[in-house]
Amino acid sequence: MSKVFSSRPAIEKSVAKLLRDQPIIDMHTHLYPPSFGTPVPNCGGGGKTDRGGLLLWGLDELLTYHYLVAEVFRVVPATELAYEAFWKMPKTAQADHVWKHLFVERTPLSEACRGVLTCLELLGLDVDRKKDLARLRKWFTRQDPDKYIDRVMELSHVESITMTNNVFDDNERGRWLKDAASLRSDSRFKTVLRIDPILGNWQTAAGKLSAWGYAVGDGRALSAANIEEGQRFLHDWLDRQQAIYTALSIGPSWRYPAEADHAQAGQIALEKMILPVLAQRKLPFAMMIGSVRGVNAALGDAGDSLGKADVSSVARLCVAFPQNKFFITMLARENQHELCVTARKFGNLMIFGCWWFLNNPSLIEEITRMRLELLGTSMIPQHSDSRVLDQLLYKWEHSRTMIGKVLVDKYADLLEAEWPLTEGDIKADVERLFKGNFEEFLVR
Ligand code: RAT
Ligand code: ZN
Repeated sequence: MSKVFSSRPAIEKSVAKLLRDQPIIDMHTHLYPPSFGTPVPNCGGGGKTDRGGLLLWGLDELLTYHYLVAEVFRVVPATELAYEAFWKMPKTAQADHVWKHLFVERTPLSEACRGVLTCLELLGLDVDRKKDLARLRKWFTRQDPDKYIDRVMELSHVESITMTNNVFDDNERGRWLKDAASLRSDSRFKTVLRIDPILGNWQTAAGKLSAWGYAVGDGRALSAANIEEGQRFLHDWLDRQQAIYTALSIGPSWRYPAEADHAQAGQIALEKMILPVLAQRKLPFAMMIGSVRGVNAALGDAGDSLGKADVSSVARLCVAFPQNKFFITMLARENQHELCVTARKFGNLMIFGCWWFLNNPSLIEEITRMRLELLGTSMIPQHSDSRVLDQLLYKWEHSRTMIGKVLVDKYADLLEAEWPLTEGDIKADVERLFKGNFEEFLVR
């Protein structure tokens, strides 16, 4: 039996150690194993363009992460460097541009800038006073991607990486049709079937499904036969990918039940195709709600934004589909409190992560504190959403620090109340938050 804590410094020490030792399941990333290929070197691209292979890693990818692209266009606006001209530049030139304007000519204070520096530091690379990018780059060219994945996972304590496998991305879909077995054979990575247009734009989805040989109709009405075909599509792809859950992101105007006429068919697809298939297979449905795509489309992925969503729609979904399990995250800070309260009402609703624009230390602290106060440890505090392998290093390091800070405060409150808190208690909590809750929800 571990001994009972009697002071805050002892708690601090123990939380820091246990967090460091805790393996993490990262439940949502955009990372891939080497079998998905690496991009054509230095072909530029970016935005929403396809650059070939899907595994992104290394310094130039870190520097051209879409969060940093958005930031560099604030200081060198499109009137000085046109969007198209930036996208046509080779990758290294894009990275040089970002480095010069955000790291050399300005202090890299933003979270996305700081993230690059944390990655370098954790890899043991120091930035000299000359801020010499070429020297740092050289180190990365010597890495072997496959071994480098192991190294990054070890340093970030990530034990399992969950992918986003978008069946509506032609590049990725082609790879799955060619050799699914090798794509799913890397035990470090788990698959997730991503299906945004089925709910967000059923007309587009239906057009594609029809072209792929599933008779789902013209995207307006859905007959019983169409629904059966839609279900067949989902079963085929869940089998092909052996996905551990199904996911989509959707805009803030999504409502359940649907209000807009154009959303009616998507709702039928949700009720009659997606949810029955997932209930039958006992797989969760992850909904990431609140993204507004292409607010400035010329910026590519960097041009997406957010809006306040409707939490009561999530509650109605949980009531209507008690046999389904929902992973829910929302993008607007304004939604977080209502979402926490809603999660208190439903055992089939698991809230997760501080998504995208919320993945900043100040907001992680605020949201984690609120979640612990309203839900205890029955939630998943974070996912990384990494697009570049190396980002696992900084995203988890920064999140771990903030989550640890909140935990220490909460344990200190228990000490005040003379609760006999032990190291074993903290260990169990940390295990639940970073791994156990996710695993249990999958098999529930
Ligand atoms: O976090 C991001 O990088 C976003 O661009 C999106 O990928 C978002 O997380 C999503 O999965 O839709
Ligand atoms: Zn994502």
